[in-house]
Amino acid sequence: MAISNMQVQFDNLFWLFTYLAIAVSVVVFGLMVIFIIKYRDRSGSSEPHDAPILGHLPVARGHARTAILTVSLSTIILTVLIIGSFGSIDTILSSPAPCNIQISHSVTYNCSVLVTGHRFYWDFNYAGFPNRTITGAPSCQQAICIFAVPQSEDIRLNVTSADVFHNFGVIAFKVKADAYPGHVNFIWFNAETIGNYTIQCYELCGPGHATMIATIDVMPLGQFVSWFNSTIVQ
Ligand SMILES: [Cu+2]
Repeated sequence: MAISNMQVQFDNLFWLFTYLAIAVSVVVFGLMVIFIIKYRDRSGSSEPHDAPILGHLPVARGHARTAILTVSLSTIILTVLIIGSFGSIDTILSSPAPCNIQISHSVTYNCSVLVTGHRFYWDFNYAGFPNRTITGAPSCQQAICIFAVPQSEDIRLNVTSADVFHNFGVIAFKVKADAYPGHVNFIWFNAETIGNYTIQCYELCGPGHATMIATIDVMPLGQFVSWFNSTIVQ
């Protein structure tokens, strides 16, 4: 089952590369085995008339048809890979439209979050509520330590750092972004499966780097609205 749209994107690209690599390998190694058997040295066999001779320029060999076929096949394969790769890059870099979740009669939320790396924890600030900070901690299971997001919404993250270089990543979602001080990087995802997923720092940032872990909790929309009301709005 799909965990996030980016994970589906990543898996599709991975398998596109893998299947093409397998197809090319089968053809190359298959032909190699056939030619090794067909042209093996047998008793009574003689050198072909155009065999290379040490000290002499080799005679041109091959056929135009073979050259055109191999160049065309390579071009087709590379074109498929380039289109697949640029399609994924386009999805990753394009910013989705803000959502509009009705939290209460007077409060709406647009699915944007500011993520800030610190030595050695992550802070999360939901757009419109700068004074309410969620601080991720590996051992804390309280609502104020959990980075909650609604299921099946386009979540937009602005990632930065308060001190040194960090790297924010949710590997189950296949999303990562560098967190630099004084600079904001953008990533987004759409989480499709409810559950808890691990957030980790992927840039060695000091002695506490390995503990720079937090939890992202993907909730059904109704549960997210009540969590947001009780944890962020109040
Ligand atoms: Cu770090």
